[in-house]
Amino acid sequence: MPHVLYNGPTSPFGRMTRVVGLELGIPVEERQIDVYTAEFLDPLNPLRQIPTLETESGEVLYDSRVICRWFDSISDHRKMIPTEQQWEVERRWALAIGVMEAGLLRRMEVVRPEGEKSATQIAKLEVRIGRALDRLEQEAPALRDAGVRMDAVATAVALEYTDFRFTRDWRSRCPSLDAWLAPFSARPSLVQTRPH
Ligand SMILES: N[C@@H](CCC(=O)N[C@@H](CS)C(=O)NCC(=O)O)C(=O)O
Repeated sequence: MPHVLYNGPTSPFGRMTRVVGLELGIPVEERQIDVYTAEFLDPLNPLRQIPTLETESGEVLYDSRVICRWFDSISDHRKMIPTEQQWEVERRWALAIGVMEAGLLRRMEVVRPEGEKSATQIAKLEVRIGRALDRLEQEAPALRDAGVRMDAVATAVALEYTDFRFTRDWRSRCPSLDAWLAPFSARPSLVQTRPH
């Protein structure tokens, strides 16, 4: 039995794990679920969140960062998280995940019923995303040199999630990031997993 990845159609965290699996050539069977009604997931992941992975040997892993690390550890292809520059890669990976988290929180706030949503909270999250993208813009040269490394994959997924759920307007303010993303996002692993 291959690894089974419980995922959803638009989760940036799930997408990140799928891209890593594809890039490393790890056979993964993806099962798309509605996480909000997926009671069967509770014994596997008490947080009832996606992505959740059931490995070939029946071990269960979450969250997305752990799944990416695990794929990298079993891969005989190449290392997404090299020991060289490890902490720079980890820090930039965390920054990209922060953009995904802020984008998800913003989305959850935006779809709340009128009267329940907080404009202050939405503005705070938008400012956070803007600050993070400004930093990633400064770091575009490092992303260009990274190749298919964990921080680059996470940044690409975070930027496309920003496009998908918030705005494409960051492109004029972050031209180097935009120039880096254009060819990177044409990779089959990203094309195949893009949310519609
Ligand atoms: N820290 C987790 C976050 C995962 C997460 O927030 N997943 C969302 C979907 S994008 C989810 O499962 N939401 C359902 C819920 O929290 O009830 C990870 O990196 O995997």
